Amino acid sequence: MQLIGMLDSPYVRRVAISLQLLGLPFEHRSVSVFRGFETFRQINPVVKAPSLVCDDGEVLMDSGLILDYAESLAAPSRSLMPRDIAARQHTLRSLGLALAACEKSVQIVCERSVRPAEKQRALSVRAEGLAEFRRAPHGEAEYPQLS
Ligand SMILES: N[C@@H](CCC(=O)N[C@@H](CS)C(=O)NCC(=O)O)C(=O)O
Repeated sequence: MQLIGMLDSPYVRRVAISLQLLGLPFEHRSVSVFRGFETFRQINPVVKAPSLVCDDGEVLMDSGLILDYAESLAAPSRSLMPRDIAARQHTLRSLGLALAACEKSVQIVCERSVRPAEKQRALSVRAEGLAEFRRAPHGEAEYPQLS
């Protein structure tokens, strides 16, 4: 298997770390969706990182779907998801929060790199949801690393 994408992407990192924890061997190719657009397009015409080239050549994309496949490959000996329903529910909640943080962070980085400062008002709106969560008593207690 080949994991395609730069490790500055939280989604690519998520997949790389999970594949390692699941004990699944893979080759990592650091191809940028921006600077390596043409190379990436030849691997996956959708140009989405992370992409996973499976051993039969089929290309998967989206970290959640790639990890769904990885979980199936690693089963039954390893899994990163709890089977207990209450623990699974809480893990899914944590994952949703982490993915929202990833999405907002990527949007903010992209906005900052392409838009003039006076047109970046949307950034504060995007960041506000996470800040609001962190201010809530449960958010601060459970996820002090969010800012
Ligand atoms: N929901 C996707 C998000 C992946 C994503 O947004 N990847 C960015 C890089 S961080 C990307 O490929 N951007 C290029 C584009 O969408 O054209 C996932 O979980 O994999």
